[in-house]
Amino acid sequence: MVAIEQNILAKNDGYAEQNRALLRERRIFALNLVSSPGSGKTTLLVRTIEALRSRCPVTVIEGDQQTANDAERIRATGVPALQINTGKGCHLDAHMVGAALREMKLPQQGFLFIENVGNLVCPAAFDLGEAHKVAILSVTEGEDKPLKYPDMFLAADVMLLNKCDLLPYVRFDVELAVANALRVNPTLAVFQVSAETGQGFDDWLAWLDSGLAALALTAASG
Ligand SMILES: Nc1nc2c(ncn2[C@@H]2O[C@H](COP(=O)(O)OP(=O)(O)O)[C@@H](O)[C@H]2O)c(=O)[nH]1
Ligand SMILES: [Mg+2]
Repeated sequence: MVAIEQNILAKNDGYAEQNRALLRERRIFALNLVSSPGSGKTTLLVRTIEALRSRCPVTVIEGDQQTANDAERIRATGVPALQINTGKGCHLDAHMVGAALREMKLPQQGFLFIENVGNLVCPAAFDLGEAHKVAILSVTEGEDKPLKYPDMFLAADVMLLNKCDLLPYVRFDVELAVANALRVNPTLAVFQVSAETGQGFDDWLAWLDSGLAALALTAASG
């Protein structure tokens, strides 16, 4: 079992490096959005795209076991989205993303958002060639999820605590949730947001802009 897992992951990592090289060459800041189903990935993406698209090209890859619903929600904002259906698969892998990148017309500089299959376990192990994994936890899921699914919160560099507009109506201790996440990953950047109201988006968008700017600076310095 261990040997097989190592082989699969090593092969995946090879494809991920190819994706990363292509994205670096194109100066594309790529983010892999991971969470349980329903935490608000697509809603967050739609609002994020609406804020970004007038100043910078945005491209989206959507992963789900079935349907093209999320790609259609993204295309409705006016940006290109390619849907990958994983069938029985519980996560995207770097080979699938590489094929999608070849099929899409990638811009020179911009954002690529990859919405992974909703699942707090499997996507943690698979590097897709992204700059960062962004974990989304919503306030209806319980404060203990970072402790129960530590791999995901350790693999992520950012956590968006979503659905903060619902805090008056649910029993959820924000401080405890953030402390749990930081216990697993002390360097995690945390933003408290609502994809419904836009609360907290200024800080999230500023983080995205600084990531893109840093990438451009690195590329310019060779
Ligand atoms: N109240 C509230 N609902 C949200 C928020 N974000 C997403 N939702 C709702 O949560 C449900 C799942 O959202 P979706 O974006 O499809 O989640 P995904 O499965 O992670 O892509 C939908 O009914 C959304 O309207 C939020 O910030 N606040
Ligand atoms: Mg979705």
